[in-house]
Amino acid sequence: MSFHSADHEIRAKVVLFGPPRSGKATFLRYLARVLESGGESQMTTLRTDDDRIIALDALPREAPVIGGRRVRLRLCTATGTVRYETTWRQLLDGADAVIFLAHGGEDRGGENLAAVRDLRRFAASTGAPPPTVFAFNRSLGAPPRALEREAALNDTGMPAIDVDAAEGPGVAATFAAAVRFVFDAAGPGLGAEAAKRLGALRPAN
Ligand SMILES: Nc1nc2c(ncn2[C@@H]2O[C@H](COP(=O)(O)OP(=O)(O)OP(=O)(O)O)[C@@H](O)[C@H]2O)c(=O)[nH]1
Ligand SMILES: [Mg+2]
Repeated sequence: MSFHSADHEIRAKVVLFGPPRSGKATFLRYLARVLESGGESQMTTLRTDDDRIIALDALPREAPVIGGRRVRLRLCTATGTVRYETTWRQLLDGADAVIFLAHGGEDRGGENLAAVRDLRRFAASTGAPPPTVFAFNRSLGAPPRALEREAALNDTGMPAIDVDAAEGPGVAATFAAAVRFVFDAAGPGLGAEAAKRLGALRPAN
């Protein structure tokens, strides 16, 4: 989180990470529709040489204020994981939370695990790794095997959330879990409050 005295806002960053084609952009587009219903929010696409970064900037009315300041949430993602190491390192620098979106396809276990390792490697170079929420985009294939889940999660102890990035089930719950991490760092009880309020948002239609 960073303080901006000029505009009396606090800014927090959540990074959406995952193997290629796991539905990161799809997830973010759904979330944009959700956050539109909760206040000012804007989707921006940034093109650099050959990377594509998508960012969603939101100032949700429902987010608890911290010390009288509103919290601006920036959610961002880039494409794939292999060719874009520099981009990912920059995105992950200063991230308050990460959403790891695994590909739900049955044959994607190897790519999911490689991406988990990439995430840890990238995050390790920028200090303490950000708290991470794990989600599986189950609409992209058969549910992943229990073993694969465990391999990805064994040092977090966290459950993975099943999502359908296109249709929405699980997206708000995953977002709420990430928001909880962000606000927990700001004060006792704030995480639960933020998760409850923001996790209840639904797209306006
Ligand atoms: N039916 C369905 N299709 C999906 C879902 N999520 C993603 N897709 C499709 O899968 C493909 C990849 O989705 P993206 O959202 O572009 O994935 P990405 O993770 O941003 O991909 P990269 O940027 O290449 O890493 C697209 O054709 C999407 O339309 C989903 O939940 N359901
Ligand atoms: Mg993408």
